[in-house]
Amino acid sequence: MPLQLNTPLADLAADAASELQERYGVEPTVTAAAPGRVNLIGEHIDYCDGFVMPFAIDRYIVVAAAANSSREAHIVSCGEEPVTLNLDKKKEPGQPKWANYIRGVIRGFQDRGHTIPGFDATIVSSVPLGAGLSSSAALECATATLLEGLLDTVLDTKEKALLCQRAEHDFAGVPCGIMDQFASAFGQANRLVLIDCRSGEPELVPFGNPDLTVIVANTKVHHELSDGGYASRRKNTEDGLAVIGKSTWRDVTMADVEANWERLGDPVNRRSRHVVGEIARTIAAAKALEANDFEALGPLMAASHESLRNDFEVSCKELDTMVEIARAIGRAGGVIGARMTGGGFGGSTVTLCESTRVESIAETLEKEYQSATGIAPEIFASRPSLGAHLL
Ligand code: GAF
Repeated sequence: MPLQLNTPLADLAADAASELQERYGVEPTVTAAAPGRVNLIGEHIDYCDGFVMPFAIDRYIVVAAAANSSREAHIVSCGEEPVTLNLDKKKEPGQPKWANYIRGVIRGFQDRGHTIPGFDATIVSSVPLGAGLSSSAALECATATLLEGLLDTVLDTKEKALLCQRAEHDFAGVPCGIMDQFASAFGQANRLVLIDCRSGEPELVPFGNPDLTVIVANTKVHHELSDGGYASRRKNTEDGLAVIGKSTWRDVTMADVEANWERLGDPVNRRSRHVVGEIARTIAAAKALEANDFEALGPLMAASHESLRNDFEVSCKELDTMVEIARAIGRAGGVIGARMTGGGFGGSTVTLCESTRVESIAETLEKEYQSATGIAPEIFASRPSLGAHLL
């Protein structure tokens, strides 16, 4: 059975509650959940004023908590070293590193003038870690939602997502765009979160056709965005825009890139070609979806992957292998399109396919990937799901 089964959200919440009881002897008074995401198209352009088209997946991080009478937060997460955080101090990044996402979100609330009550919390997750599925954004959004519950306040969703993005920048050291936190915060069942990253406005686009399924294939090549590759790509795009001399990538055409090819130099010229091409592909994909023209998505997804591989250089051998296997199955076998998803350097692919063929496609992906790489992948089907919420 190659398709991995999902743990229902209610079971995750029950696990978090029983761990809270076991560790701290209390019942949860607040439980928050936030999902990971996949991106259908629009990669590495959220920090270039582009459009992106992610959706929240039905894989969640759940935090169960109860207020305590101290000025400390005691937190246990998925077998990680437990942490104690002094809530009277403005939070700064520290050790253990996994807790920096939580410190960063607490700091965002502190900077808004909130006094966070002491609490005990346990965290459980069904979002695979280091799989390019935004477990970090899920942890940030789940923490922010938990704090809303503990403080009995509700932030504007966009403000909450931006607070979480700031935590990622300042506490995890990743200069990410807005895609992951927006997808985790704004996600809805049967909706893509189409984001215009210039205006910062998300639009919830219907994507509930039961005949279509998205298969997520985790290559198990660990993806790490804090090691410099992500930041250097972002810098390349900033340099490219400066050489071209426009104030936003939205005003740059492919002719501008070509006219400046030599001045841009390698690799900035290829990075620039990716940005302009990917913005155009994402706009075309949004139009195709609106017209229910799913067949048009396949070539756009393929071109996106090629560009990420050759021009943006964020793919890897294993991602390429998974995408090639999906492509070889082709339309005849029920595959509409496939590409890497997320930041890259490892992580996962998305394969858009006919729902009736999901089992056989998953089986082929698993078997052929394992025989080509020697790695057993993790493969599951996912559909657009509800974003961060209190349970
Ligand atoms: C990572 C980042 F966090 C996002 O902001 C986005 O740039 C993505 O990589 C690439 O599209 O997930």
